[in-house]
Amino acid sequence: KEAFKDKFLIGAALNPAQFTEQNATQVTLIARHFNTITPENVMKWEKIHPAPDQFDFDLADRYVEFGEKLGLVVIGHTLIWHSQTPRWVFEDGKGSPASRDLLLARMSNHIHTVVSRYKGRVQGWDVVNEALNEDGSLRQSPWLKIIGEDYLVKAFEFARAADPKAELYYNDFSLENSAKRQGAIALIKKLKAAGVKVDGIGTQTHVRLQTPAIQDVEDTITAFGDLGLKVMVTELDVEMLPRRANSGTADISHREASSPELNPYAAGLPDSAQQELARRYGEIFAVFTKHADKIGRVTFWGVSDGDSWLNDWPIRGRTNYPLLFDRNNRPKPALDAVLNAARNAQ
Ligand code: 9MR
Repeated sequence: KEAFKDKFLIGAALNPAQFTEQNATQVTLIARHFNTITPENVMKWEKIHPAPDQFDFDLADRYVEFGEKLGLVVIGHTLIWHSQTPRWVFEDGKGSPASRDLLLARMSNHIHTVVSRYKGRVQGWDVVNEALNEDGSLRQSPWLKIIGEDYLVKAFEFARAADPKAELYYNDFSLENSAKRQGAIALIKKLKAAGVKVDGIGTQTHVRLQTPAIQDVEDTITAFGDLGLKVMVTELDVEMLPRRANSGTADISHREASSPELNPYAAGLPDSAQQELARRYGEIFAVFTKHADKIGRVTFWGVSDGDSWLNDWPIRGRTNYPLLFDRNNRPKPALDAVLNAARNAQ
């Protein structure tokens, strides 16, 4: 955070062991290196609003209090998503799909309740998450099917009304894929035409060692910057392990069966791979620093390798190495590469 203090915020997604301070080593690491945080899971609908008349704010409150205690910029993730949303949300209580009016009323109630509770304390919200398909069309989610295309307009309107000063973002993965990026640009333009102000784009940036091409990472930042949006890199990590099908997706519904050759670094990361990771992080941060005028924040999806969702996706129980700190919370060569990118940009 010091190295990039004139450029953008540096963040991490946190889990409960971190923000409830059970993991003291990681609390020290978070305080030292990061100035913004995102809740990895505790603000998702199924956690914070598990039943129609039941909100469960315990962990979300602890998350926000932790951020305030350390003086961090606190981000909310996420209000409207097709995933991690209980079935009842989309049903009428009698086994049939909810009507448009019922679902809109639920959406309004959810957004107002959650956003109002943290008004002035959560500085920015991922309002809608992952609404697009890879070809740039709108995902056929229950939100779209039941409400129609204006569900996005409504979600942003409700969030704006609940906290007029919070920054509001549209968040998605694989925006480096040009077809999907064009879809996101079209979506932002439509929202604008409908009178909705979107403050920023959340480009998740779940990448691999070789793909996407660094030029596509750069084009993504400039495309959204040119639209007048703040670019937030919201979920950065670098996948180190092979996959059966190179689908290039971060879609959580995608799963693959396990096998030993797909877990090659269970005993440790060889130096050559460690250097490859450092090289990749170096080129990524060279692009980020070049376009620092467009970027508000760069958030890693986790603190240390052991915490990462990539140990369990798309294959469970693997040993992955996607972040800057190892399983013992020690800095990796990739951290030096990131710091070098900051120095080279001076
Ligand atoms: O890292 C998160 C993992 O712990 C959860 O099981 C999963 C499903 O809720 O979500 C992961 O985070 C996702 C994020 O919320 C949205 N973009 C993709 C992330 C990785 O799947």
